[in-house]
Amino acid sequence: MDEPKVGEEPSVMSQALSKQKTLSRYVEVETWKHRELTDLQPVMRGIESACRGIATLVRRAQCDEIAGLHGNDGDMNVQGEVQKVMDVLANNILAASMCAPGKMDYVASEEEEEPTYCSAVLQNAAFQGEYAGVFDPLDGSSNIEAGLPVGTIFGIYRRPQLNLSPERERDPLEAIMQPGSKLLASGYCLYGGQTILVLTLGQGVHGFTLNKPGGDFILTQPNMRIPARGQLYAINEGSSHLWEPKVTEYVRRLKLGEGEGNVPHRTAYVGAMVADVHRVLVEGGVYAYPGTVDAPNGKIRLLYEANPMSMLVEQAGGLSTTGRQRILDLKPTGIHQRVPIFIGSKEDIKDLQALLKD
Ligand code: AFP
Repeated sequence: MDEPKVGEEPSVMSQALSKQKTLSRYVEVETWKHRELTDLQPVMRGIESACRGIATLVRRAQCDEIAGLHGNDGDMNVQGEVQKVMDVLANNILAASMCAPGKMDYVASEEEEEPTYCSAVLQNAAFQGEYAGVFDPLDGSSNIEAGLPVGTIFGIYRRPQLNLSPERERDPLEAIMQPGSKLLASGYCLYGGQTILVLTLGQGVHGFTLNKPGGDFILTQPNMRIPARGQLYAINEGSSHLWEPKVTEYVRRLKLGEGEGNVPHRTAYVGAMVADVHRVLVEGGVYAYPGTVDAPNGKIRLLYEANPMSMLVEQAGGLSTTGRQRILDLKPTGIHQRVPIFIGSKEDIKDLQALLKD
């Protein structure tokens, strides 16, 4: 892609700009090429608009005094975590934007106990859409008050067509209770120094950058591939005394670069999965949130965080595992289930798998 250079004639500049590929153009072309994805086009437009809106809110959070807690002392969400005003706003924006195009059956959010049925949002009781969405509207929202990066994570499933006998009732949540390997699309928006939307429709991973507030997402990182080995790891080492001994040993080996072809890894941890996984995707390495003695499944939610991120990272050539099982093969047992996760460069993750097998 030709980038306009500072000082170039405006005509050269506008020619270069007209060659830039936008997210909506990319989705349009991909959904033409893959007919089974055609109806995703309006859904993606909804997500794009939600990310644009949330980016604006994040930028203004301090000035508009919406960086703090929701409710008097902070309401709790279904995870037992204190909600921020921004968690609630981002949740409402995403649910409305995903339902509005009239293609989604329901959306399930990390912030809500039950899924939101789009028939209610569209005020049409008979409405049934063909897709279901999952999302974490504002991942890492504890970063908001300090003005640090946060993100949005999303995934889209098709509602399975089951030949059910008349007496067997359809499980309304069957779409999102499928393993992550059934995701049609997933992605995240990173609200940091720039707003970046990274997307996979199952045909590789592409990164788009918002060119100005309220503007277009421009394809800036086509065909993202995660290096086979990295040089960094992102993990909350404050909990290291609570890890299983083999995880401690794995992190020790990462630091020292022990093992064939391995190099010493430095640590870098933002505390927002979107930001940490984005850096791992770009530079290579490992993001991990292991289980601990007091929380054997860790903190990361399978449906809203682990599965969409695992699809992206696998599409970029990386791996994602609980340590013992591929994340995308897990059959969900509950909509707010948590899982331990190790995700990143293929060779770095294979080292962990080998260590845990011994
Ligand atoms: P919040 O969205 O509740 O801030 O949690 C974010 C998150 O699930 C994930 O994005 C981070 O990697 C992880 O929690 C950070 O948790 P710790 O503060 O325990 O390291």
